[in-house]
Amino acid sequence: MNEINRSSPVHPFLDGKPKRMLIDGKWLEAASGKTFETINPATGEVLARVAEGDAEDVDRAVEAARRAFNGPWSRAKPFERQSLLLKLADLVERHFDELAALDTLDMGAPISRTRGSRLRALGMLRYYAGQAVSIHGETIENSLPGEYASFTLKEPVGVVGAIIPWNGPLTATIWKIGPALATGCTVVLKPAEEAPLTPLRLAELCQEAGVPPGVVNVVPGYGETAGAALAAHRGVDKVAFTGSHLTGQKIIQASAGNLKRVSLELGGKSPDVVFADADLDAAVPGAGMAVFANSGQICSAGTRLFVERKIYEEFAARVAAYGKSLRVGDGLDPNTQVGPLVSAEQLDRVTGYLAIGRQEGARPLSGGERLTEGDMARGYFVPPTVFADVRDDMRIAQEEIFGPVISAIPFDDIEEVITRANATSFGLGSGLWTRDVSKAHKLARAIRAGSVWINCYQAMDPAVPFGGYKMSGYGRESGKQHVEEYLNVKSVWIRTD
Ligand code: TXE
Repeated sequence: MNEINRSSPVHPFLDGKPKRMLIDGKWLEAASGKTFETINPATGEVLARVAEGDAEDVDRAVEAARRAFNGPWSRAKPFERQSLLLKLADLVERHFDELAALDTLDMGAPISRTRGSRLRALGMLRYYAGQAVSIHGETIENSLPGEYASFTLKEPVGVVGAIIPWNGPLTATIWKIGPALATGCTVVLKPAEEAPLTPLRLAELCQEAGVPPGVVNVVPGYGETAGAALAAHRGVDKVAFTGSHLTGQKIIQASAGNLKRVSLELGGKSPDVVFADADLDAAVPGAGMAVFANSGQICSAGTRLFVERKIYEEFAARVAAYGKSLRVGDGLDPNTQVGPLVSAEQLDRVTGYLAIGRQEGARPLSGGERLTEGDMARGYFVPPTVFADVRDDMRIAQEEIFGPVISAIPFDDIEEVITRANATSFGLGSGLWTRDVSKAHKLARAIRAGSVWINCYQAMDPAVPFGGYKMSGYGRESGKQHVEEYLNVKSVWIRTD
């Protein structure tokens, strides 16, 4: 076991003590007594040891969540749930810089990015607070002979198992806890093993806000143990999962035992289409940051960059130059624009794809190799990479890399690019850059993906739904649809004659 490195930057949450899990309002060690290490990916140093939950801890947490669901929480009025969410939002606002720094330390994203998520994180909590008082059924006219009144009630689905990834721990946690608190569900959250710290700190703030014991439980641990136990647990009514499509498939299988409800936000291989008539000065950084932001570790990254042939060479070269201009480094440095990858495993995966790209005959215009100069050697750094001469059938054009790697592909006309953009098993994000409103409308309808960004990329708002088509999953997060995912519809009939 490595010693916790004292040269790690000071953070109030990193006090050298092992981090415990939150079950039923108490901070507990794992039943097994085991812990695991969480690493700063910029330096390879151990930040903290964390309680390693497994099936036994998941059992305890689900029991607590069930008790809380059956208790006074189920009778909490909408205004009470709203007020809790607003208090939590105020606490997150007060501690925002601390939470952002914890995300940066634990998963590497630049501090400018994690601090920049302030509006989104607070907006989400306050949006769900609004939704808490906006839940309503319908009265429905029926045609039965005799006198019947019919109406619907919206009720919380119950105990939610939330399994989240590491690529944005703060917002991912809020994305699961927010709708649960808005609707009156209870939650057992399993953070990613790569980045468990922010979810644990947020759980402390939930307690401080007055969230009752058992309503929010956090069980850190590995996917194959804690995650699998949660997905299979018969006491869980719904699983809300964000992660890879392969794990998503396992979640569906595991959920079959009690046919629990499942929502899945999975990976992608999103197309970003640049027409020659676009504002190229905007499209170059736009298409670049559609992939280089968060080192490409974004599920909707626009990794298949289709460029109209007459501007292909020039545009690909400009995006490569833009990538080279970005500052790669430790996320804590305020000047860093591209941080490290999250883990040694992710580094292997991404550098593996860089090798595959070269073997397949793609031409690197920038990046292409891990950075190992000086202090970089300690962390998991890959520079912004643009591959030209990519064909649709190459693995780097088909598979999610989850690194800062663009596959630039030429196209000739609109019908052709629609067909090729859709020739993927995924359908999460998509982008297009044009000044021609007809082309924009045509593509917005033709692309089979949950989001289409026109002359922008990755715009997100708590009120606008986000989610996948095809193997990018189902269910929507954000927007009214998100709250519906946490509600059951009950029909009530009253004979009145
Ligand atoms: O994902 P996993 P990993 C993609 C991306 C990345 C790849 C692998 O391509 O390179 O997935 O990343 C938990 N039962 N995305 O391995 O395995 C796990 O502990 C229940 C896209 O991190 O999907 C973690 O909490 N849970 C993505 C969560 O699932 C299990 C974000 C995600 O891990 C489990 C992350 C199991 N059998 C990766 N196995 C996105 N959509 O944003 C693992 N987990």
